[in-house]
Amino acid sequence: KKRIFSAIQPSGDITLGNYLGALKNWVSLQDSYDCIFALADLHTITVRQKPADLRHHTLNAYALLLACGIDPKRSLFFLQSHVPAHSQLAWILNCYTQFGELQRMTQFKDKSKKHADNVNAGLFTYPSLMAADILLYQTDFVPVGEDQTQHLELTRNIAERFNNAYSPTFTLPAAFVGKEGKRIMSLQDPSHKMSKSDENVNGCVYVLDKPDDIMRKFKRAITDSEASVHYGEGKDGINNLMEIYSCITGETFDQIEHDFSGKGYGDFKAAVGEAVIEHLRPIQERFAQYSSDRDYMEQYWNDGAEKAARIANRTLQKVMKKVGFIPPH
Ligand code: AQP
Repeated sequence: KKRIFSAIQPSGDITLGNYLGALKNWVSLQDSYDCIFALADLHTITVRQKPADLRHHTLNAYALLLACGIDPKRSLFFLQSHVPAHSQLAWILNCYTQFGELQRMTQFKDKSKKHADNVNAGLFTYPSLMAADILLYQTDFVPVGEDQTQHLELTRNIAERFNNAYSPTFTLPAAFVGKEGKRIMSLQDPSHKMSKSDENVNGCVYVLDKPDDIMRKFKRAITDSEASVHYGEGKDGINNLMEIYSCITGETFDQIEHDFSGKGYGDFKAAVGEAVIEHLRPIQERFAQYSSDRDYMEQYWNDGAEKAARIANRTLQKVMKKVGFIPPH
């Protein structure tokens, strides 16, 4: 089986964008791939986190991923900070990554504008930690959203550079483009993606939102003045709602246009809201069970970290030996 690695940052409450763009696909990948999933908690502190919030978001994300169907009996599922090899390899890879390469990363440019008061070195070297995450596991495929393709390209360059300088060490990972995973946009500003850290919570549907809140957010979603449900240019709001509806129900855009022809936006928004609420209901019920059972989660993340460390340390040892470090024993 080919190996897949993917991670999500517990940097806030998980959104419908995270779910439709990533988590829902991860669940189905488990059938055909050897999957490794991590909560990238180390990555979150590139932006200042309140300790209590980080703990809360991490615990919630772990329970939520289980509730979505990540199965720790079939897949490795752990917290990045529980496996020290990630930080260790990241340091080494930093020394094989050029300043200029990191400077060109558009996410760094965006985030350093957004967090101008805290442009820390970690924000800058974020891509070398992400490269370590992926390369430690000799990953074949990485499911990535559009915004991560540049980081994956850099990961491949770093891996190739190291392999050429010494001898083949890292598998070169390829982007995995799933059938879904289009970007879900903010309901209040459909030119921006729906984001965990968005301050406008009305633009964001969270997977754990109460049904009433979900419906209210969809009813208030920004649309256009045309009042006709079809996909088209200048209709970012409706396009986004159609995308969400299509991901949830499996209907094509043609079917949706047909079903809602002659109906107003009010009807369509309510239908999208209802579909999302019903889809999330069983996930929310399972979340309630998992999140109240810390022992259950602990058992799985300990087991996950142990197994992950075994794989990761094999790669790390190889790397350290090639670089010229003397093993301790
Ligand atoms: N709006 C989105 N539509 C589709 N996919 C999305 N992803 C994120 N937002 C959308 C996908 O979710 C996965 C997890 O991403 P991450 O936690 O590493 O961080 P991110 O991409 O930066 O997500 P956020 O929600 O925007 O978090 P913050 O606000 O903390 O930066 C990825 O696979 C991503 O593509």
